[in-house]
Amino acid sequence: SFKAGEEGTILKKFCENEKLCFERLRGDVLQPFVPGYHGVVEREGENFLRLTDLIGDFDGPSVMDCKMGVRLQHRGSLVSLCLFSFKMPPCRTYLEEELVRARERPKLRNDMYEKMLEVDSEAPTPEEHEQRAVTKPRYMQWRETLSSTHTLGFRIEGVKRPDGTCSTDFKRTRSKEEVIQVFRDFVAGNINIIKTYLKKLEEIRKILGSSEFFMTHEVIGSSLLFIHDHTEKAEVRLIDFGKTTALPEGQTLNHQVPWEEGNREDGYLWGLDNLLQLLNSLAKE
Ligand code: 4IP
Ligand code: ADP
Ligand code: MN
Repeated sequence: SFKAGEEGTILKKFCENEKLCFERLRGDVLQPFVPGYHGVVEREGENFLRLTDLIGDFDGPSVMDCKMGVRLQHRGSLVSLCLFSFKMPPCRTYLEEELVRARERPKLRNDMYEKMLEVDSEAPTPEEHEQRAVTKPRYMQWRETLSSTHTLGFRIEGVKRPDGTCSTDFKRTRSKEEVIQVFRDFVAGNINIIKTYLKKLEEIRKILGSSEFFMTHEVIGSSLLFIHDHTEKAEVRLIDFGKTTALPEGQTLNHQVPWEEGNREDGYLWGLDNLLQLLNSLAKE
């Protein structure tokens, strides 16, 4: 879903919601910590967001994507169903039937069943094996509990090494020790880089506390992108606002209290504080 753009930019497949986020980030204290946004462009009949290429200034970069927060699975099912019901036109019963059907018989996903099998052939229930499919909420929830999302409030999604090879083999990386080991490998044992990352993360932590954007949005499925190279240059940026949404006027989140159905909390700062703590202990080794 990405294309190379001109002059140090990349093109990301258009998403209206993400565009709105970049527009609202303009002028916010958080703006220096997200990719520069350069508008919408069309290529071969498709729309893209033009974003600053964050790895452009690095010499043989190592890149890590950490998905922040605890609420990754609930939007598709609960929230969009609620939104859907607001739009209910006159033919009410028909739509209600639709809703009930969607709730009782959610779409079965063979691709997610296959992804599950690849990691753990014993994860699907007998019924799921039978139908060779799982529902999306089931898959997302399984991913959360298998990884560190559930216990630490963030998870490692992928790593790209200087030689260009990528790994997304972190689906079962769950304990603090396992996460620390992935970071240790990622910086090839260079603790100076960890210390720079810590400084950047502490700065981000502080800025988030005063960001109007952060206070008034639920940040779902967004990542911190860690980038460094052999010169020990290192940066952290917030990316991926495809599922980040504004709260109703006047409402705010604290991003720290546990999620409960209805409170819309995302656990972002809980995850960030755990990440800080874990990198601090790695830096002291
Ligand atoms: C992916 O699972 C990620 O959770 C995607 O989230 C999600 O996309 C995909 O859902 C799901 O298959 P794996 O990471 O285990 O492969 P993200 O884009 O935040 O990484 P969305 O955004 O659609 O929930 P599907 O329904 O797009 O397949
Ligand atoms: P998706 O919505 O498909 O998950 P993301 O915005 O999370 O897309 O980006 C996916 C990957 O692309 C990231 O993990 C990162 O490696 C790379 N990427 C995203 N944005 C940028 C950027 N501005 N500059 C460089 N690389 C980026
Ligand atoms: Mn992403």
